[in-house]
Amino acid sequence: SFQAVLFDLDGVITDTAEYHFLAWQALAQELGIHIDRQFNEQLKGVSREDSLKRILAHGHKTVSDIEFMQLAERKNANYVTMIQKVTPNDVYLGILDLLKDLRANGKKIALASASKNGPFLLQQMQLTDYFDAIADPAKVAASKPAPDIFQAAAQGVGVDVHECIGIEDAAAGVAAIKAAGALPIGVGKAEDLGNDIALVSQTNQLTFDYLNDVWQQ
Ligand code: B16
Ligand code: MG
Repeated sequence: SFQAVLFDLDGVITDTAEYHFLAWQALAQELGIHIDRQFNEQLKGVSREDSLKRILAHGHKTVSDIEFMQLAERKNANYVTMIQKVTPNDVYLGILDLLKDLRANGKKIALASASKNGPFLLQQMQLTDYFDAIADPAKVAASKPAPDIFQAAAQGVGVDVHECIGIEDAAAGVAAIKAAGALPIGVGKAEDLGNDIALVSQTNQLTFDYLNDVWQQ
């Protein structure tokens, strides 16, 4: 059976994907660029810098290196303000039970989030103690869809990545899990994540039994 589960954070453990969207939308609006939820699908799981590059390209805008840095910082400051109000009540349905069941069954748990705010968010949700490792996105060479963060997460818990399940809500993240050689489970729609992987529409479907079923298929 699988030995570890590598969790994405934003959009899998809690609804911070929505805060990322709101913070990017506010920044884009200042720049006179319109982004909608459809466009936002391309930003999910993508690093802060790469997200800003895509937004600027979408709006046919170029900025100086200094302005680029300032814009990325401004988005993050706004996002960090938003996530101060995240509490244990914001953990998606079924996730806490899954973490408990994984631990009870001796499975390792790792975070494979692209977010530099991941450790803070786990604290806000009082989930830090469930995690055996948190891969550091600042230390990986390439961000999702590259496999690096999932490889680092597997390494962090000392498990061969082929013995791991990865859970993602973003197309870039699913591609990263596949490239790493772990087994993907998607949270979302086939039109966004593809129809070639196991998909759930709600996180409460992510039970320990379900993970075992997917692994045995
Ligand atoms: P930060 P995940 C990703 O987290 C988000 O999906 C993405 O929208 C965000 O740009 C990225 O983290 C970087 O986050 O600006 O907080 O470092 O989905 O990989 O958990
Ligand atoms: Mg995500």
